[in-house]
Amino acid sequence: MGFYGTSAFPRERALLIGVRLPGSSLEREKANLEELKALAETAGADVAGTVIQQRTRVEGSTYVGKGKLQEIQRRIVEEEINLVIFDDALTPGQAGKIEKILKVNVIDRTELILDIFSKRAKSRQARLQVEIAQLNYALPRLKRMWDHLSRQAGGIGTRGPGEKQLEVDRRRLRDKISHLEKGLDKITRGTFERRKNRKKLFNVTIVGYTNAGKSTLLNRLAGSDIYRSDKLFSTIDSTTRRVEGIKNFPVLFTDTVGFIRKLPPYLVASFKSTLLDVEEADMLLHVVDVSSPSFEDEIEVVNDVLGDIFKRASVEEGEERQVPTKLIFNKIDRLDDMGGRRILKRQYPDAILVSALKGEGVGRILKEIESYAKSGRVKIEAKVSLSDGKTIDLIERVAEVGQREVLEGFIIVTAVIDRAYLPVLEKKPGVKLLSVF
Ligand SMILES: Nc1nc2c(ncn2[C@@H]2O[C@H](COP(=O)(O)OP(=O)(O)OP(=O)(O)O)[C@@H](O)[C@H]2O)c(=O)[nH]1
Ligand SMILES: [Mg+2]
Repeated sequence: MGFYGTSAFPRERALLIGVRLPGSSLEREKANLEELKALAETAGADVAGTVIQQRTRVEGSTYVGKGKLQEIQRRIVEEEINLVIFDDALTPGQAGKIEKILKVNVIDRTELILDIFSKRAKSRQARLQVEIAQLNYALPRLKRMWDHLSRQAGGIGTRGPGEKQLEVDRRRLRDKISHLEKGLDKITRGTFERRKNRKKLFNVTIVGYTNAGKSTLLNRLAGSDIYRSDKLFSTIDSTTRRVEGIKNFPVLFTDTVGFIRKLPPYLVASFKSTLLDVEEADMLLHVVDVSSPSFEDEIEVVNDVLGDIFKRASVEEGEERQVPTKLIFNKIDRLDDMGGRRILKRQYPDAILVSALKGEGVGRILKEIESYAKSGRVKIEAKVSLSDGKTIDLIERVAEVGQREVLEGFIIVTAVIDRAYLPVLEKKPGVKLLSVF
C-alpha cells in the first residue's frame, strides 16, 4: 500500500473486519462491508472473507475483542491471508497493536481509499492533493511504520528508531507537507483566472456518491467521453465541460470526485478543487444511484459532506452559503417495474428521474437548469453604437429597458435582464454588469 511506500500492490488476500454497534442494523453493516469489498477489489486485492462482530462499544486498544482477534488469527493461517482491512478508522495505536498480534499488514478504510486515490490521480493538482492527504495520514503513524519495517526486515540493525530519530522524521514530514501545500497553492492560484472567467457563466457542479453515474451524466449532457467505469472512484480529477444545449445560454458542468461513507474530513479538505467547485457553483446536481439498495443512506452521506463543505466555507468567508441543489435519480432503467418509479416520485416529488446511460430524462435536467437560471435577474448598462442594430435588437428583445439616452452616435441604456442572457450580452463591447439581484 502507498503507506509503506510501495504503490504496486502484489495481489493480496484480504480479510475484512466490521463492527456492528448498537444503533446500526446488520443490513447496514453488511452493506458497508460489501462496499469495503468493492474498494479492496478496486485497489487490486482478493477478498477471502469478511468478519462482523457485534459489540456494545469498540475495544479501546484493539478495536475488536481478544476472542475475535484469535479467530481472525486462525483464519489468517488457514486461508493464507496477508492483509486485514478494518471498515472503520483505526487510531495509530490500535493499528499498531493489532499488527503486532496478527503479524500481517493491518489497514483501515481511509488508507484503502488513499491508495486508490493515489493510483487514480492524474493531474498534478490531484496528485499533490492526494500526496498531502497521505502524508497527513502517515504523520501520527510514523512509529508504526518503523515497527512495520523492522518486523519485515527482522534482524540486527533494523530495530525501530529512538524518539529523537522519530522527532526528526516527523519534522521532515511536516516540512514536506508544507512544501507540497505551497505547490498546490500556486496551482490553485493559477486556476484563479480560469475560475474568474468561469464565474461569468452559469456553473453547475455534479456531486454524488461514488459510482452514482456522475461522469456518465456529464458525458450525456456534454456529448463528451470522460473516463467512467464500474470501479469506485474512477474520477479523481474534476472535469469541466461547456454545454450549449440551451439556446443562448451556455452552462458549465463540472464533474467531481465521488463521496463515500466514512470519508475522513481531512481527505475532503485536501480536495481543494472539489471544495471550490461546490462552493462556487450556481447550482448543484446531486446524482443518486436509485438502483442501489442503500441509496437513501447514500443521499444522507452526500448531504453530510456537502454540509461540512458549506460550514467550512461560511467560517472562512463569514457568510452563510447554500447552493440550490437538485436531486437527480439515476439508473432508473434498472428499476424493473413502473411501480418503483411511482413510489420514488411520491417520496421525492422534486427529484428528476433519469437514465444517464440511456439518455432518458436528461433533457429535463437542462430545462430545470434553464428555468432556475432565468429566475435570477441582473441589471446592466449598455453603451451600444447606433450602427450595431443586432445588439440593440437583442437588448430590446430580452431586456426590460429602463433609462435610455442617445449620445454622439451611441445609445446608452440601463436594463434588467434574466441572468441567463448575461453571458451573451457581456460579450458585446460596451455592455457592463451593474448589479445582481
Ligand atoms: N444501468 C445504468 N448504469 C449506469 C447509468 N449511469 C451510469 N451507469 C453505470 O454506473 C457505473 C458508474 O458510472 P460513472 O459515471 O463512472 O459513475 P461516477 O459517479 O462518475 O463514479 P466515480 O467517478 O467512481 O465516483 C458505470 O458502469 C456506468 O456505466 C444508468 O443510467 N443506468
Ligand atoms: Mg466519475
